[in-house]
Amino acid sequence: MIRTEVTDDLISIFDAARSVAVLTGAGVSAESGVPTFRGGGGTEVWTWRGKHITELSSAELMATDPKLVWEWFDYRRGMLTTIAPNPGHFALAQWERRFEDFTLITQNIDDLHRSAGSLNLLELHGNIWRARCLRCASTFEARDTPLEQNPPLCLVCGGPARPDVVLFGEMLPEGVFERAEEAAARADLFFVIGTSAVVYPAAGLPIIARQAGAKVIEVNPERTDISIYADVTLLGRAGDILPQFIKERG
Ligand code: BJW
Repeated sequence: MIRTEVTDDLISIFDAARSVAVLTGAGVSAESGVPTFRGGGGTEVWTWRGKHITELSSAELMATDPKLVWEWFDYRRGMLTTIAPNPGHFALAQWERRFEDFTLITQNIDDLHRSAGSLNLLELHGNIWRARCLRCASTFEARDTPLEQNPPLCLVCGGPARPDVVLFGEMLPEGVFERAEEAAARADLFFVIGTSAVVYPAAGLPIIARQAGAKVIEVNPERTDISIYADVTLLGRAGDILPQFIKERG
């Protein structure tokens, strides 16, 4: 079913839910000015030195040219220092306070959900402000941009570090996807917001939720590969649609 605004029946489903899980993607940050990976909804797409994301954010490039990977992430970190959460991020932080069980699962590494106040957050693809030591595997916050040194050195053992993010062809951090699967399976309402839903295993979560009996609501300006699994696709921008679920009701 396609809708373009939040109707009373959707508000009733939202109000009656006890366990809610939400999967977000790049589209939720688009209204803050963060480019997306594959476009859609009239968004700008990340490009850097003429290369595409699949080349730049790949395990292969990390193995052959880690300095270049850091330069790509340093460029993005610089851009993020000028960017703030938008009404979509803030609405999700408010949603969390309304439900006894609420899990926000994000594919985004930009930290904007946390900046907006979300607490129960699962970051499937890591965080751009964290580094991970290639020698001892310690993770630590690394916020300097431009980088003081490339690669940054581990605060524990002095070894070279890499961005603590999940590149194409890499495994997700241990335990995080399992927790996301559990949240999807116990949800009675599952939202899938601002993602093209082509990258796995994240794109499998709405299907898990649906198979376990949840209602699935998609929010995106365009239909996606996951729309056929959604009970409702709300066609629109996250920053316009998400606050409608919690606006004052007369
Ligand atoms: C708006 C909006 C507005 C715009 N409001 N919405 C099964 C089948 C086939 C392949 C695979 C498979 N399982 C695994 C794979 C391989 C691969 C994969 O999925 N490939 C597919 C592309 C085919 N997966 C992996 O490699 C994963 N690892 C893994 O599975 O490990 C096991 C394994 C290892 C080795 C071999 C095989 C298996 C890891 C995936 C990691 C993804 N990493 C990236 C980069 C992170 C770091 C970085 O940022 O650089 O994560 S890729 C990139 O895509 C990024 C994103 O999180 C991710 C998803 O993108 P997202 O968020 O959906 O963004 P877009 O741009 O695609 O969509 C934006 C949407 O927003 C659009 O729909 C717009 O319409 C919408 N929109 N404005 C609301 N205002």
